[in-house]
Amino acid sequence: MTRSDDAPAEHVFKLLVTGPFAAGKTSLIQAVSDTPVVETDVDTSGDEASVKSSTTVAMDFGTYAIDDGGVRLLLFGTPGQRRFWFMTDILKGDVDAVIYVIDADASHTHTEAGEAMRALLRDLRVPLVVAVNRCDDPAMAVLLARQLGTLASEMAVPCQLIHRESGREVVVEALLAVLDRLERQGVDMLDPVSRMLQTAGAT
Ligand SMILES: Nc1nc2c(ncn2[C@@H]2O[C@H](COP(=O)(O)OP(=O)(O)OP(=O)(O)O)[C@@H](O)[C@H]2O)c(=O)[nH]1
Ligand SMILES: [Mg+2]
Repeated sequence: MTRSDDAPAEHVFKLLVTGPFAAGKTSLIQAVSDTPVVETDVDTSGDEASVKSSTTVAMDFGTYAIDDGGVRLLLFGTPGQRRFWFMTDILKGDVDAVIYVIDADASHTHTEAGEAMRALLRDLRVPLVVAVNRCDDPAMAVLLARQLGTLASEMAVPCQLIHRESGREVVVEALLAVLDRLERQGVDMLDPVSRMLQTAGAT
């Protein structure tokens, strides 16, 4: 059955895309969003201007539809610069899962990222997927995620977030983690899950 374009999604999930400065959060949302991305990048100020000329100061917002629109993901991206971290507190309400983006090559950011990530998860208690950007090696992605403090049950996805297909793998993993949790809570999501997996397998 094909859904009409204006049919409301059966299931809407909110994903928080967060992580250190310049990790690739905005890139992920730009890569996967089906709708024009709302961005708030302005010229970077301070020492970090030498790393990247623009930075997110409030939020990114994009969407991603799966299962012919039956499942709709709302992607909220946070700023990475410390002085804008208060935005994470504003954006994190009612999230269904966290995508924590790190840059595999930026090892100087990993200790602080791990502390921030675990504090966020202690607070939110939702599924986590770690997107290990600029990384092609699954074993390395798992190793870096474990160093950040992930649990064995939490997924680490190696990715190149400037590419849509790579970003798509990350958001599908996040959705699977949400659905797995709902299933364990006894929420009947089996139909959307199986349809979604068929869609994912077909592309
Ligand atoms: N080569 C390569 N560059 C990437 C990749 N992902 C992101 N970039 C680049 O890395 C830079 C940082 O990406 P952003 O998406 O702006 O990072 P961010 O996490 O949103 O940064 P802030 O909002 O400033 O914290 C950009 O210049 C991207 O084009 C990737 O997979 N490969
Ligand atoms: Mg950004």
